[in-house]
Amino acid sequence: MITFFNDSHQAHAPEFEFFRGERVACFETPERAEYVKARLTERGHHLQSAQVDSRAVLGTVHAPRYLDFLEHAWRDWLALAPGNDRCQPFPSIWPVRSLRSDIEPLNFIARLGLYSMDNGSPLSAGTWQAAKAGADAAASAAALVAAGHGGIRAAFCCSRPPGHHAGADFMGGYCFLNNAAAAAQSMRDAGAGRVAILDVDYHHGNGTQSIFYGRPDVLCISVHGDPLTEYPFFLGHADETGQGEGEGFNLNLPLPAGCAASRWFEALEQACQRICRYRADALVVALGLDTFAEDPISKFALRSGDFSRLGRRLGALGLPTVFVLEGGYAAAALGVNAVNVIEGFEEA
Ligand code: OKP
Ligand code: ZN
Repeated sequence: MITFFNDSHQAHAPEFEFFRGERVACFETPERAEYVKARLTERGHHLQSAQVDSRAVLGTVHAPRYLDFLEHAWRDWLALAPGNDRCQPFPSIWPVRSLRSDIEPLNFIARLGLYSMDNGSPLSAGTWQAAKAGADAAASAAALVAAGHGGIRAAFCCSRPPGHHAGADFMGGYCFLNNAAAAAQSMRDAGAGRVAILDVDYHHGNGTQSIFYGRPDVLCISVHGDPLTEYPFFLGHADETGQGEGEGFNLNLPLPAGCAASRWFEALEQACQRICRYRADALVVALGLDTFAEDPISKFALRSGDFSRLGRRLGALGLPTVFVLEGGYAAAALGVNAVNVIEGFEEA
């Protein structure tokens, strides 16, 4: 297992987000990745940094005008008013049904709304640099694993911010660049005919689903809290099966908030069987660890030992695999839980 880590994740460090109308400290913090790094090191994993520039693959999974906006967003925000370096921008208007999204306004907050699905994705100085480094790791991991040189079977990208809520042209849910999509597309580009993405984060991976919804060459599967009650609310239902050429290549397995771990593993089994039947050549795992029982914003019931079981089941698929870190907000437990997945995978 090759493991990727880059210190530039620390450059993404917004101070607060909104929760029930109040400003609260961000859940998605730099210490999350540092806990994972510490545990990886303790368990003898050697951390490497990305060698591949993801710009080309990002240009295929994201819209160019969104990438332009994101790359320069902090500069544009600073240019708006003196003192903005100590403030965080948030959108306050969105182009919902009947409003136009084809013309980008000049106003910064309006542009931020155009490219956001919620007000829950705070920006800071260094957001682009951190997100880009995460995408570089995903592209690097995919290139290494797809080539399979030296018997490399799998890679884990310890990166933040996460990516699975980010769509082709929007940020959302702490996510800016879709690392899982970048990894899957990179594996396609490296010759894998069929790639499966399995998203095990507590929250539905709406961005990843939407990017590949019309495509049969990337199978998207997500096991998550039912969007009737859980974020992202507006996507992730069982009747979303793909469209056009992609019909039958999207599988959502929503589960009720509060359900037992045994129920979660039944859904995982269904997902794994679909991946086998698809005859996937490669696998990308959107590894959210917020299914943990102690997670502060989620309602599943996995314990640390269950992450070893998850890893073993994924390892038994026998596929070249790239893991990208998504959510997980019980920060101090993330190291053990992430490494349990990796070591379970290696055991299988
Ligand atoms: C991102 B990932 C708490 C509200 C929750 C949205 C959750 C985003 C989860 N202030 N905000 O899928 O773990
Ligand atoms: Zn999540």
